[in-house]
Amino acid sequence: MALRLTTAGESHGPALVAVVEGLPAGLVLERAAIDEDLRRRQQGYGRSPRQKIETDEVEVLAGLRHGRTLGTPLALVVRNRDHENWKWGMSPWPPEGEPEGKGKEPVTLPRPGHADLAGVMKYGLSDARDALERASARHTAAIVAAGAVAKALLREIEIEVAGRVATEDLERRIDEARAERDTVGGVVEVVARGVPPGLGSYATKEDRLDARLAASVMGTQAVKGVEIGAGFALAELRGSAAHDEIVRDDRGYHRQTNRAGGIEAGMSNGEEIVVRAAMKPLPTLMRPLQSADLETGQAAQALVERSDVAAVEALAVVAEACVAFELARAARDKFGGDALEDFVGAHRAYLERIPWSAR
Ligand code: EPS
Repeated sequence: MALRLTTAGESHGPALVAVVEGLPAGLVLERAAIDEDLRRRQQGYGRSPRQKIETDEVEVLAGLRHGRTLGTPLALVVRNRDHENWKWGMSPWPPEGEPEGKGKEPVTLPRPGHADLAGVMKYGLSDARDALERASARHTAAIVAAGAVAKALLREIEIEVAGRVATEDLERRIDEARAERDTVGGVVEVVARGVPPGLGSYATKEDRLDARLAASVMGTQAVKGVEIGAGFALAELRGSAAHDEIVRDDRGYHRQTNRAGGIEAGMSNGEEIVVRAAMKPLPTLMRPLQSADLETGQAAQALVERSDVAAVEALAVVAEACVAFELARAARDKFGGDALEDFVGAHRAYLERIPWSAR
C-alpha cells in the first residue's frame, strides 16, 4: 500500500493532526524519538516567543498498539498550547460569551510575502486570519511528527537522513536583523545515506524521486528554491565536468564524485542523496512594508504581530522530515509488504540481487 500523509490544523487552533496511511504492521515507534524531533524543530536561534509557550509532544489516537504499528492509518496529534489564549478567536464552533483573548479583531492589513492577500481573494474571506492560520509554518510540527515515523521505517532498511543549516554566520545575521527589526532567511541541506539504487522511477514524472523530494521540500512554508546535488551550478559546467564517473570495486558500482546528488533519471543511484533548500526572509516584519487596508483600500502598513526573526534551523529539521517521508514512500513503493518483515525481507533480497553495497 502506498505511503500517504494527510495533515490538518491551524496555528492557533486546538491542535495539528497528521494521518499516515500505508505503514507496514509491526514497526516499533518510540515516543521519545518523535518528541525529540519535535523539540529539535522548536530550537534554533531567532525563533519567536511562541516557542516558549509550546512544548510540542506527540499524541497517538489510532494505528498503534503497545508501541507497534497495526498496519492501519496512524493518527498523530500535536496540541497547540497557545490555543488557550485564542479560545474565543479560534473556536471551531461559534464562540459563546463575550469576545476575549487573541484573534478577536479581523486581520485586514495583508503582509507582503504571506498568504494574507491572495488567500482572502481566493476564498472570499473578510478576515485574513482565516487564511494565515493554516498557511502558518506552525503546520511543520505535523510534518516533523510524520517524518519521525518515516525515519523509524527507513532505519529498518539502514537509511539515515539528516538535515543541517548550510548558511554561514547565521547567528550574526540574525542578531543584525533583529537589531534592525528585520528578518532573514538561509539555506539548509539534507543528506540521506544508505539509499540503494533504484528508488523512484523514470517511468512517469510523478514517480521521479527528485520531483517528489523537490515538491515536498518546496511545499514547506518560506521555501523558494530547491536543488539536488550541484543543482543550479550544473548549468555552468561542461558535461565532462558535470557527470559522476562510474567505478566498479568490491562494493559493486559506485561514483567518485556526487554532483548528481544521488539521483539520476528520477532514481536514486546509490550515492548519498543531497537536497538543498533556500528559505526566504520571513514575511512578518516588526518594521512593516507598505500594504493596503482590505476594508478601506487605503494605503497602510502591513500587519505587525509576534513572529520569528528566522526559522532556518527549524527548516533543517522540517526538510529532513520531508526527505525522510518521500524516501520512505519510495521505499514502500519498491519493497511493499504488509508486515514489517516482508518489507525488510524484500529490501534484503534486492540487495542480494544488485551489485551494490552501502559505504
Ligand atoms: C508563523 C508565525 C509565528 C511562528 C510560527 C509561524 O507564530 P505566532 O504568530 O504564533 O508567533 O512562531 O511558527 C510556529 C508557531 C511554530 O511552531 O513553528 C507564521 O506566520 O508562519
